[in-house]
Amino acid sequence: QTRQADQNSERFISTLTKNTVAMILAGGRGSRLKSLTDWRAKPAVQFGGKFRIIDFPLSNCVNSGIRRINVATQYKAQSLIQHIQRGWGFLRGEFNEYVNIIPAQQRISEEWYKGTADAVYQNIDILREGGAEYVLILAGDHIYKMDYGKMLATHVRNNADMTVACINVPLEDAKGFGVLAVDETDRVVEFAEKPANPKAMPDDPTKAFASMGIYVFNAKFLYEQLIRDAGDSKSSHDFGGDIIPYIIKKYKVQAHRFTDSCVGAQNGNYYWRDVGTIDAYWEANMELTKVIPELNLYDREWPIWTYQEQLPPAKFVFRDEGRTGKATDSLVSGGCLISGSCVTNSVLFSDVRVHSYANIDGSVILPKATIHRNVTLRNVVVDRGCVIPEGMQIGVDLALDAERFYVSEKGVVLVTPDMLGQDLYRV
Ligand code: ADQ
Ligand code: ADP
Repeated sequence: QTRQADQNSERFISTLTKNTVAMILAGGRGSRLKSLTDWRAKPAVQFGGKFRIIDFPLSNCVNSGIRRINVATQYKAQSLIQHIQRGWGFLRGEFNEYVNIIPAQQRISEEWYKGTADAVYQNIDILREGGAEYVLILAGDHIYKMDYGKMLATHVRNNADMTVACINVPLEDAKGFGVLAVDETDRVVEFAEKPANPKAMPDDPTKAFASMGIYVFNAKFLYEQLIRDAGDSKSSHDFGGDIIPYIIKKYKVQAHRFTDSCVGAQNGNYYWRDVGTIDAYWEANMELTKVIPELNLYDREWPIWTYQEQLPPAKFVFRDEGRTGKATDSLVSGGCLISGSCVTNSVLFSDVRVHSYANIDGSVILPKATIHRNVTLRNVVVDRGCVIPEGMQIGVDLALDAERFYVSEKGVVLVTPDMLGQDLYRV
């Protein structure tokens, strides 16, 4: 009955977000990112010159007014934990706001988390404690801007037990997703997790309707289902694989369209990226260097928060006529020094040093890397702290690069300290 009354109130959405606790699943390795995730979980991977991937769901929560946030970690969590502790301490416990980092403590069973549902189940008491009415479950590894309040409104207006955020994806990519079919009210009537032959949408044979792995549950209903699933010895304890297929038959599962809650969509472009491979990672970073990128990081209405070190401004040094330190169509973060060298179409994270006669094009350079004199980098991802020795050419002869570094399908070269024989503190 409270739900009915709320819907007509101006405070409808803010009441819902206040009554919601979020659980970000940040435990996966993301092995298709190759050596970029040898030492850090995918949500901790740096993105866009200043951020880490986890900053996107975290910022979406805070900007949506959901300020009780749990982050479940598992795989190589050190740099993720460090980042969240340093950067996300600004929420106020006095107002019941927090970002709570949950290490994989094997709290209920002796085992590590089996699947995504198990990761939530093992921490069920932490979620229950605050008595929230709704639980928002998020992946820690997607880049997008979304107002979760609108998804909560879809959930409550449709009187659903669970709501799944959905997006149209090209049919040929649909094998990697949960694929849904809905009725005319957007109630989910079919769900197939990563189907070998995905079904196209009724009105568009080139697209499939896919789950974004973003879920809203009525809290009590979630807890019941997790306990039921935990007792099912045949289950793999996964939301997409087990929970959703089971509940759609018996309960009301609603679809929420991302097009209704995407923030800052331009020209019909609804930005949502899974930067799951080196190619996708490189491309998503490159897109930011376009004159008008699809993802607006400069939006004052929907800021992406992060942790950043106190650093001096980026500096560009003109050495002589042959050596003009400059960067164009590039993002250059604080603490960088570009001296007598030329940077184009690139993303330089904090504290990168580029020395004279270097030529850098189409590259993503993570924090604290040093590029010595006469280096050429073409379509390269340089991991944090790498020192590229004088004169090294990378991205010029891919056959040679394949012997010493990792070369992606599309010819992007990944260079890590390990590949260079440099031993570093890895974060
Ligand atoms: P997947 O993309 O396969 O499918 P999954 O591996 O289940 O995603 O991981 C989802 C999230 O949970 C990721 O953020 C991951 O880091 C995290 N995670 C995975 N295992 C974890 C663990 N043991 N502990 C903590 N966190 C863990 C899902 C859905 C599909 C949907 C896609 C959308 O199952 O239906 O289409 O997401 O990307
Ligand atoms: P290169 O000669 O290969 O271009 P240097 O190491 O000599 O590289 O640096 C070039 C220029 O960058 C310096 O002359 C200086 O102007 C600037 N620079 C280097 N380090 C610093 C620093 N710590 N603070 C400010 N400017 C610096």
